[in-house]
Amino acid sequence: MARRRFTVTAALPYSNGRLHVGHIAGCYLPADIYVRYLRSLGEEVAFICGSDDYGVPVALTARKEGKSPAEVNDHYRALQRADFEGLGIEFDIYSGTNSTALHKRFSQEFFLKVLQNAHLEKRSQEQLYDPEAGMFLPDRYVEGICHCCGAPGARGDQCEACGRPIEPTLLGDPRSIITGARPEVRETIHWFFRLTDFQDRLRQWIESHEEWRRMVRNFTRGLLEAGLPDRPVTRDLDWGIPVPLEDDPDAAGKVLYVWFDAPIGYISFTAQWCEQQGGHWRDYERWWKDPECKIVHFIGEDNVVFHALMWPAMLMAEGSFELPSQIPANCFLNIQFPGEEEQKMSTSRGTAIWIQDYLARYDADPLRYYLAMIAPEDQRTAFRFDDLVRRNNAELVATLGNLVHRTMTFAHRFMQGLVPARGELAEADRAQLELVGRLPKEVCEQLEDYHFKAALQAIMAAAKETNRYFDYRKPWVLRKKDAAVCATTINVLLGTIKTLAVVMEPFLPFAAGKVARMLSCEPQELKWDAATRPLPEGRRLGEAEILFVKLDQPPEEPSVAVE
Ligand code: B3M
Ligand code: ZN
Repeated sequence: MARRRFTVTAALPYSNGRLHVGHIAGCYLPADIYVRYLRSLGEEVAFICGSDDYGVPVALTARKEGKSPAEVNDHYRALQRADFEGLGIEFDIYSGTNSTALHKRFSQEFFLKVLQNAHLEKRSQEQLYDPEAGMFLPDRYVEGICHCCGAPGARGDQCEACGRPIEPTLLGDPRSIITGARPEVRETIHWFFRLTDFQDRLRQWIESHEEWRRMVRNFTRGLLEAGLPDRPVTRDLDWGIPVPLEDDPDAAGKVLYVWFDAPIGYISFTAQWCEQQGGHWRDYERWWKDPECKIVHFIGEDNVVFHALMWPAMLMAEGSFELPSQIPANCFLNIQFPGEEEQKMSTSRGTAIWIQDYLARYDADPLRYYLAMIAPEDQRTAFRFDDLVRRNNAELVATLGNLVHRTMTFAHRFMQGLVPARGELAEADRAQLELVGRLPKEVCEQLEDYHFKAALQAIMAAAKETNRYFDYRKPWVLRKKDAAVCATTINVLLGTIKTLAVVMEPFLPFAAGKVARMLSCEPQELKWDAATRPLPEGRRLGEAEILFVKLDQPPEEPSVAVE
């Protein structure tokens, strides 16, 4: 089969804060699992991410921390990079919208092309203005009561409670974030993106994607039914990409809306990566303008409206790019502390577990495992640290780790540290080989459908069954009774462990690496296609290593930072 080609992106985090477990569960971990799986299959993949450096969120943090926005970008981008690296989330490039000249150019050219195609329109608009601060209050500079659902504290760009986009002038009891003042309404000029032009095409396009997750389809359908309003894509701000119309006095002091330039970052970062590889930046076209290449955007629940409506409409308006073929979005991950109700993870309330704090004390794999097992794939779920500890101990340590450990130590003690010969197979051996022989296909089917949790469950079920086979065969008894049958059993067990290493690698890359060393496997033996190929008899095994360590139940909440 010809190699398939994929452009895989994960939402660009604002470079104005550290990452917590909710971010990772939302899109970065599933994206990394998917990419590792594709690479193991031998597909061609570009895995693209970077920070979202412009817009009000960064400007507000800069104001709060008394730094320049660019300093804030650099500071948090470096921390985010370290978090991803520590978790084994391996992008091909982790750039930033303010860290490459290509991005500015791509964004400005995109804007001009959409303008040329008559999908942008200059209009005068009423906007909230803070008379004390002497500035307009776009997006998160203002908060009030949501005009869609009535929730208080809705920010001027999007309501956190209902996820819908906000029209700031419709907010109830609006307040300036800067001064607390009640804003006035003033006229200003902006470029409006004519989303209405794409209402029908978007509807058809979304209807043609029955395979998308229910949450994505239902949410976008709801918004389409209500009718999409035209939206301004420029802002009266000094932090952003300048509107590229030097001859138009109305464009002075205006920048592109952060949600206009951010998704273009996926493309500009790809171009930057092509250049870094020694190619030409223009090679990005292979990843963005070729219908043979599938574009997959991993995102969290709050980004659905932008990725499934705004961005595709922008791409339609620009006209030369392919549309995404999948937008796997996870729901929010809540958090639950002992004796408390489940609640939203929130940076401002300090109810989050920071990756930096986690990694200072624990290994990455248990967190990857737990987040994949409780993945909020079609509904919100809750993170509980005591549950992570329990599952680590009962599943990773007692099931998977134990299987590998007892097989390896047996092979070292009684098989001279070599892969023993596979003799005649009894029924139990055959059943075990069939079980593990089916596994790669089963996992593959789930992963092709973006069912990460189900894939990992299948792997763990197989590990559990294999422990049963071990117990049933009793190699410690066989050893004295029938050496050949004992050898066959250990051969089957080692082969099983190799298959498990291949299929678990996308989820547990650090543990899979250890197993590979223990089995003295070359990288090509660990490709998906080679998953069930038996290990060569007589191969010398590596040292037995501990895969997972038992964790203690925390006496109190661990690593909860209160900002
Ligand atoms: N930075 C929103 C967020 O971090 C935004 C995502 C951009 S993806 C192009 O939730
Ligand atoms: Zn709302």
